[in-house]
Amino acid sequence: MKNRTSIVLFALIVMISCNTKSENENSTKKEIAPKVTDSILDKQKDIDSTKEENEDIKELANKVNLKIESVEKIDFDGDGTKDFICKGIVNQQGLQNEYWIDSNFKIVKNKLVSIYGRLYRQYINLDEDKEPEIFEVDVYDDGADYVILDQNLKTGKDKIVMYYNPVIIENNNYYWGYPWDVTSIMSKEENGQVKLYCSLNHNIERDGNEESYPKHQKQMPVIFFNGKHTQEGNEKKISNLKWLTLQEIVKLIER
Ligand SMILES: [Ca+2]
Ligand SMILES: [Ca+2]
Repeated sequence: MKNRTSIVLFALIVMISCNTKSENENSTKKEIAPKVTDSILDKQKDIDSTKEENEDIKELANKVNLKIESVEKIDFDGDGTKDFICKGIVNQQGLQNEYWIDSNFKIVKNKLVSIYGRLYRQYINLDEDKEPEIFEVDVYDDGADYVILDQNLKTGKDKIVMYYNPVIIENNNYYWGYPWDVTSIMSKEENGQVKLYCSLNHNIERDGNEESYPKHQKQMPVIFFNGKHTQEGNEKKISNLKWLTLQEIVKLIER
């Protein structure tokens, strides 16, 4: 018994001293692009969306009794099984239903999307509930909104958590994070919490026809991504780069 107590005590001391060491190392770290090895998005990417063959679409359409044009498979509820995002028939206004159907063939979300925009989505779980949050970009000719959405699969309504400026760090330079240039979100897991690499100190001005001043935010944070830039941009002054949870960022920017 005594032996066991001393083993536990020893393990505790080792843990505490390791923790202190890593905190000290962090505080002296320079502001350079970190190497992110454990991105939840990358794990999700392994089961990235796949287009289904016609026969599968027919079978699915029959099961849910809907007219379906295309199917994307992705685990959007985080239970480890792939679900379906199905596009319906386009109406005269250029709008199309997007049916989110879980692996039990229950329609949990029904969104109306425009065929004139191009939708890009990345999935990453950032909080305690198991369903991933969604980084969504809807690109039009005159601009794009970059938002993080929190899903509520009970009500079927997504909530905008915040608008952000996407920036790619490549060779220690900053580039605008166009969705087609981005490969993964810079994220890491620390003490059971997922943190995003971000900055609240920057000189980025948006000039498209997008939401520049969302009413619940006093500023737009920069969220960093890995990727490869295809377009040069203006010099970006960004400082005070740090790792924060989504909740911490929201707290700092809310009006
Ligand atoms: Ca699922
Ligand atoms: Ca979540």
